[in-house]
Amino acid sequence: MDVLRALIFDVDGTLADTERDAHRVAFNRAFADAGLDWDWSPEVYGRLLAVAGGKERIAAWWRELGAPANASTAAGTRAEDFIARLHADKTRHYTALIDAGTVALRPGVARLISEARAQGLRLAIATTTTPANVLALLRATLGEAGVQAFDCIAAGDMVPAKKPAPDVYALALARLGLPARECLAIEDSAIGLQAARACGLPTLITFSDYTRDQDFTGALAVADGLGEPDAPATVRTAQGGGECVIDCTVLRAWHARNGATPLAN
Ligand code: XBP
Ligand code: MG
Repeated sequence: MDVLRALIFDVDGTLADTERDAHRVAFNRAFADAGLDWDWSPEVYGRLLAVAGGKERIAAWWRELGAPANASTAAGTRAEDFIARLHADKTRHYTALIDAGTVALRPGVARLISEARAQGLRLAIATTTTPANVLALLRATLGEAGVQAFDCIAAGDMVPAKKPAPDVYALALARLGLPARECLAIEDSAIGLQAARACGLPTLITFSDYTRDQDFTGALAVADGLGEPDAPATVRTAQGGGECVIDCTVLRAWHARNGATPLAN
């Protein structure tokens, strides 16, 4: 039986509910700065989350409005450069929102990170978001020790293809120097699950409001969060459902079942 040696965390939706009140707001502020009349409502943004990555999401929106991907703006700027500048401004707005303490970690995240470290598990991040955003979130919520807790941060454009492509998980595994079967991924979305599973990673889903109805076939377990002792998570595995606080003991037990019992949606 494989020993569990590392946890690999997704960021947006998993460590914290960043999408609606931070990423979305930051995109809209950047659009306003650029003089665009685009304004993504929470509902529109939920649909756009099917496209991972901020630059890719803006490009998809642009295409939806009818402009070809290689379009030029009225000022003659190439679309790619225009989007890159817009996205840099969005990152500035996002990190400012995070620095101001707008977003807290999801319940149980700080508990699990500290327990895992105390038990010698290694920690990594695998996310499509920009590296500066990850550092800002970890610093704002856990301080510098939170950044140091992670052996590696695989993020954003460090890889050629974003989730659901497996690239960012492959990078995290390479940096950890561990085989997938000795790790466990924690994700909130179907595209994140696909990326992790494509690398052979056993994966726990802690779904978020935006992802609760997605297809999580193949996950080790699906939960509404990690839970805390005074508010346990509601959990579903191939063995059945129930309530529990997801800690390292629970994760080790689920990890030991890897491969035996895939969960159907
Ligand atoms: C979720 C995402 C990210 C953010 C935007 O990432 O799709 O793209 O919404 O971040 P994950 P950027 O769940 O993998 O953490 O604008 O910095 O790309
Ligand atoms: Mg996510």
